[in-house]
Amino acid sequence: MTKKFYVTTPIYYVNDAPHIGHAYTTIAADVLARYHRAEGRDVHFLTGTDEHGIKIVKAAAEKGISPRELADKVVVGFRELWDELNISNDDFIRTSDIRHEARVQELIRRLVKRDEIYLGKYEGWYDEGQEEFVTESVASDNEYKSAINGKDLVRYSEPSWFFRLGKWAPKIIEHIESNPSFVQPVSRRNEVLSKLRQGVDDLSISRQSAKLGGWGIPMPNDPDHSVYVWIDALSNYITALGMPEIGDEFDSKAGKYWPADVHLIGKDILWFHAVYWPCMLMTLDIPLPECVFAHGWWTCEGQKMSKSLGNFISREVIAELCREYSRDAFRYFVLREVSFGADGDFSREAFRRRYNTELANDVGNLLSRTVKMIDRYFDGAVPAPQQTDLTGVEAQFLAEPLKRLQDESAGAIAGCRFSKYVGAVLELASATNRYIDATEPFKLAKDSSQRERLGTILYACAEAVRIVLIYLEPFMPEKVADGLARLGLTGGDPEPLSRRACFGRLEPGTRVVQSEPLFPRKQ
Ligand code: ME8
Repeated sequence: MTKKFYVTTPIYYVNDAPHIGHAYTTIAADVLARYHRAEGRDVHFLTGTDEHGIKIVKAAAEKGISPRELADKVVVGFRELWDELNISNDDFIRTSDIRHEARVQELIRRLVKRDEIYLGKYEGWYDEGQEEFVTESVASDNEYKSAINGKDLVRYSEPSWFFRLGKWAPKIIEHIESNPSFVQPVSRRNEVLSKLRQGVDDLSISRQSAKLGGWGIPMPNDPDHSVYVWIDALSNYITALGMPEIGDEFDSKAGKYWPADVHLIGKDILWFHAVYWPCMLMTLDIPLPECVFAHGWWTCEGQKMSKSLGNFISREVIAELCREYSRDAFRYFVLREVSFGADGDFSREAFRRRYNTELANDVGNLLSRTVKMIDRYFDGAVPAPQQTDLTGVEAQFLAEPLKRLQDESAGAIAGCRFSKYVGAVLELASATNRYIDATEPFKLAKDSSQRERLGTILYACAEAVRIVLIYLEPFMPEKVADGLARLGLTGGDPEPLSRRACFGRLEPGTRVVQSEPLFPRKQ
């Protein structure tokens, strides 16, 4: 049976336009989706928008429009950006979709039935930017301001429905402890565990509907209350799959892809995903996701990105960078520049440098010189090697980086170590460039007695660059298709990526095509 792979991004708030933070997670999810599809798995890739909550209500009021109008407008920007970045999501969920609202209500009904929620009173602080309840001690440590955006916390005092979260805390601690890959990276896992060990209060899961101007999902047991936006939002990961079944057309998908293989998120929203979400699932006897991976945050040219500084890498800036360098280069850069999980800085100079050294020089130049030599010395037809497996000098240069790539790439992808994966690909490209420099095929070409040897060398180069391109395909689908076409490979090979990337599959006689540089150098 084909293995499934289910990957999700956070669903993004529609209070504001998309930026690099959103693009980053979504590109990472896209690379995972494309990699697993290329390996022959049945992939489901979900993204979407988070449209309820006080933050959206206030943003809409400031603009003098209704929350729905705001959501309908902003969602277009997200969808367009995903098109611009060649994102291959299989579904796009909006929390205002009827399919979602109806299922969230059903989930709440089930919590009521199991006596997992009760009516109480919430008295305390709220971070409206993060849509997060903040304890007195954290609030006072941060001088009653948001730890994320520095805005004043708001005092709430109102009746609210509570979820018995405290009771589930020992169970989630046990789950995190006994499943080391459940929360990643490990530093964040430790943070979550130590916070959990300090004790967890029950969670307020409703807001008074009137305070939200009626914008939200009504609690089915008490329509004067709306479902807390995070309970509403987290549920998207199952509601989009038709879970729970409620008798509509989406039921048919129910459970096919659940549990998620990975929820990709940013570090600021880990607590919700590592604690609230799994506790809610445990309560409902629904299996937990395999992994929640929290990536770091970008700064821009050494400074925190903020609206007041106006230095957000916005959709417009992303579009401009894609025009200048290609969208594939942008996708590549964000995952290559920073180890996934760590914070990183976006700088135009770093982008230009990495583009020139890694894409233009290491990969692009290797392809150009290989194609050029095959064109010149063998009339454009890939020569037959003396042997198709790697031996002698070929093995000396290429066998080790190739083996490392084959052995380590799947693990790197499984651990979201994108930069390391790319590093291993570049090692093979560099080794091949060194191999050309050492074997000097351009000199051998002058000696007709060396023709077979020349053929063997150029075959090895063509194979190495083909393998380099294949491994880069999930990151740069268009550039790789273009690059492979220059090696005469246009038809889609149905074999899984790891099999296509075995040395010796390239048919001698395949006709290469000379063309402009794949990654033109940038000044
Ligand atoms: O949090 N660098 O939505 P959101 C990297 N709706 N990532 C960044 C970033 C930066 N500078 N700034 C923000 C929400 N992000 C909720 C999610 S999921 C059930 C609900 C990331 O639009 C941030 O870490 O505010 C988060 O993962 C994502 O952008 C979406 O943020």
